[in-house]
Amino acid sequence: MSMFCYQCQEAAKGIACTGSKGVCGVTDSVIHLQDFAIHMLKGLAACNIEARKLQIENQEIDKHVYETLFKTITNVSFSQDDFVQNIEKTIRLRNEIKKSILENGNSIEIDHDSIHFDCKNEQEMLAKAEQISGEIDAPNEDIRSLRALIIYGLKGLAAYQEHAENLNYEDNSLYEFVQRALAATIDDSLSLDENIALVLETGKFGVDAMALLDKANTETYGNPEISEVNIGVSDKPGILISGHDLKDMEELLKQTDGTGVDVYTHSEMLPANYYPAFKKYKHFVGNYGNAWWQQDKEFEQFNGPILMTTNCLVPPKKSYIDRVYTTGPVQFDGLTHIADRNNGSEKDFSQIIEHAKKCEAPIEIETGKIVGGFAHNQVIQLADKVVDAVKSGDIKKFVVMAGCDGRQKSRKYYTEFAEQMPNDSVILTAGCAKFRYNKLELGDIGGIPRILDAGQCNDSYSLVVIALKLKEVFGLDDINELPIAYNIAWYEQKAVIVLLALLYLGVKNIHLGPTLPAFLSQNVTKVLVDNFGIAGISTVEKDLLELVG
Ligand code: SF4
Ligand code: SF3
Repeated sequence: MSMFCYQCQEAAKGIACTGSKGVCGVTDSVIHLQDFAIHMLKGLAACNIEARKLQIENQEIDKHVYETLFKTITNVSFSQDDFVQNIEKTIRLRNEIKKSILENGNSIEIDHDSIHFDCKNEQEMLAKAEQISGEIDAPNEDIRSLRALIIYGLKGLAAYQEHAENLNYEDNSLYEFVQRALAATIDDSLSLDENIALVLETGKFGVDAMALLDKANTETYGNPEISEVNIGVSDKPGILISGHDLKDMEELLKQTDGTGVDVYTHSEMLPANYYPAFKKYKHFVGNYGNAWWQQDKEFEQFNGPILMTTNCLVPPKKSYIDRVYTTGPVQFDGLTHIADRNNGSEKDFSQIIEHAKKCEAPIEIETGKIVGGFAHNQVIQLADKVVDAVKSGDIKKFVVMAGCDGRQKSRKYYTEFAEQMPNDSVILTAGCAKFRYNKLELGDIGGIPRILDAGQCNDSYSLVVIALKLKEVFGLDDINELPIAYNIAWYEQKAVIVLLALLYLGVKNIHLGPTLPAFLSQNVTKVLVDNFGIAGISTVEKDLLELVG
């Protein structure tokens, strides 16, 4: 069966990647294995739900479920071996939990291939995976589309859950929900309305996961502070760290301290520069480069080793492939993978540090500074100033431009939109979407910069906290009465959970671009348009008129 994938915004022709390779560079055999990993995970989740009813708890399953979901996010794992081992583990865990259920004289209600399939060897697994289509099984197009929204939302949620868990923050209700929702995607008895309700419930748990991660990050590393981030370089060799995992950031900074090796962030790790616990390190020089998709040029020029802690990895070019290291959920056959923490010990980054010592300092590609760190705690401290500026009319509109960046040329829309916004409007941003405009000179309004960067994509939660605070201060009943418009850019599945979280919170009239997800059926799109006012983007001029006035 040909591969079929439409989970990200860059799906070929806006429909789906088919053939032997996706636009992201993933191969058809890995896509088949990713789809099969999710297929089998549904059966494991369904069995574990039965087990929970019998008070049989299995934390290994809880962890395995979110780790698997995370791996299948776009640009995380490109490794066939990784998915083969993952599926073997799913089958082992499922067989163990099935045995515990049946031994107690109980039965498993749901009947699905993923509850029965077993294989004797890798060949059998690969043969079976080939038969799994990326088009999610469903009784009709609309249920298929809703199941896609749920599964892709769960992937984003699982990523945030894993980051929180790395900092020892857990919430059992998240484990329970993720497994219940996964099992629901093989339950054909659920109606269209029940599936829609589950989509919104996924958004609710998305809010919970982002709140948990916000708590984990801020209690562990302090509240992000308004900070000037250096975008130039030092004359020492450096390590470039990318992705979203702050625990990896912490351990890398500790282990490089005093070694003569500097540390720089790339793409979604930029907001690490805003945390007090990281800013204190003198060898933490700043941020190098831009959003993930520019890595092929920027990694080449960096000269030193690069550590990818999560998405987005682009298949590395030969010129720098020997300098790229992966860790956590990221895997790419042929790259060195830094092993997970073991029994509370730190990850061992010594190999990367020794590698860096033999490298030249990075080539300077930019100079100057950018400003960020406008997460909820800082903005709420400025609340009086912000409220005064709104009341006096100095600020007429905020536009939330959070989300992802991507390669497509059409994304220059976001740069032009930011450039052409009137001088009395302010951008609220989070995620790597910001790299389309965070180096523009847009000035400030009475000392409030016109671009307020809250942090990573998960820090979209911060933007919601800010909106809720403003709603309270202005004494409004509805979040939609605020002078805030939403013009969100998406690429991968973390943006899907951010979108579902906003919908759950009742945010209306979100513009989503540069294109609407290919996995939305016509009817599901209509539900989103009719109930939430979701729209795609149009031209900069038209959208400015509509969103900013
Ligand atoms: Fe295509 Fe996106 Fe799937 Fe990669 S993740 S194969 S680019 S749809
Ligand atoms: Fe970016 Fe990949 Fe989505 Fe966390 S790093 S936002 S695309």
